Amino acid sequence: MTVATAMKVTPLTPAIGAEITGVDLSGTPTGSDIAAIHRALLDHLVIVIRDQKLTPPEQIAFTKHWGSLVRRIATDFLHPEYPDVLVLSNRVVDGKPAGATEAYAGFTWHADLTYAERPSLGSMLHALEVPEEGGDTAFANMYRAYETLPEAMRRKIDTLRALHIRDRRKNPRAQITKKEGFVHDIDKYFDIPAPDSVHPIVRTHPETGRKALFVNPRFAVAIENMPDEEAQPLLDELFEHQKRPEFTYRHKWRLGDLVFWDNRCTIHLACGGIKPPGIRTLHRTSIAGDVPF
Ligand SMILES: O=C(O)CCC(=O)C(=O)O
Repeated sequence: MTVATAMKVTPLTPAIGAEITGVDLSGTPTGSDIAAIHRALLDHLVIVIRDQKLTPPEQIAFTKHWGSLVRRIATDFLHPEYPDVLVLSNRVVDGKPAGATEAYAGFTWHADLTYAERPSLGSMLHALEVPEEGGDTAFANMYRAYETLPEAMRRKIDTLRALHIRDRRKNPRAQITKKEGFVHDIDKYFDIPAPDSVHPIVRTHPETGRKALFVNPRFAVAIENMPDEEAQPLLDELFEHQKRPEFTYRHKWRLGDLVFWDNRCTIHLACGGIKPPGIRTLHRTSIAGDVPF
């Protein structure tokens, strides 16, 4: 017997984002629910599935519908029992941070793992604790960013490739200004070596076939075969363009939200500004992706 689903998909802005209600992911979502969620992700790029209460194994099981999970290189803040889950939290326990915070994770616009040969397909954050004010996450549509560039610029960047690196210390656009009370040793994280990667500046989404701008100021630092005097102003122009408000959605977290974004055609930003004594705790899972083309 097939049971009619009550799932409802409602766009959040004209450019990006949709809210999904009427689905419970804690059990075993049906094949048609998964197909509808997948369709919504491809159509809206970021989906906000409301009112979930997922244990780490349930979030992992749901994430696996899209592929294998990728783990963070540094083991700090991985869930002690379920290392496929990264804990993001501004809670401090015995003087130590209980999770990665936006003081250093996510505060520069980025897509996940673009320094890797195979950047992440998509990632999910599930809200377990939310503050009254602050801690929003912003997303921007990189199809729109590409499509709204002047034609001459599109032609120019269509064949270019950019170098993406993980080490923030080598990226002047992604420097950390240490916040008061911030105790975590961030250098330790960047001392773990990771290979850099070169990716097309314009990538073709492997499922939709659409072209998306594929650079971000957190990881892209140079352009292949282009002197810096020319490359840096070009990157600056692209970085400025890609975060235009008309391409973006700013998510204010509600308890139980599961936000799932497509890293192949979006960038995102931790907006910060959690107002004390507000606590934000999110569980994050991320899916392995393909080599961009
Ligand atoms: O903390 C946030 O709001 C965003 C976190 C982030 O950038 C990420 O999970 O990749």
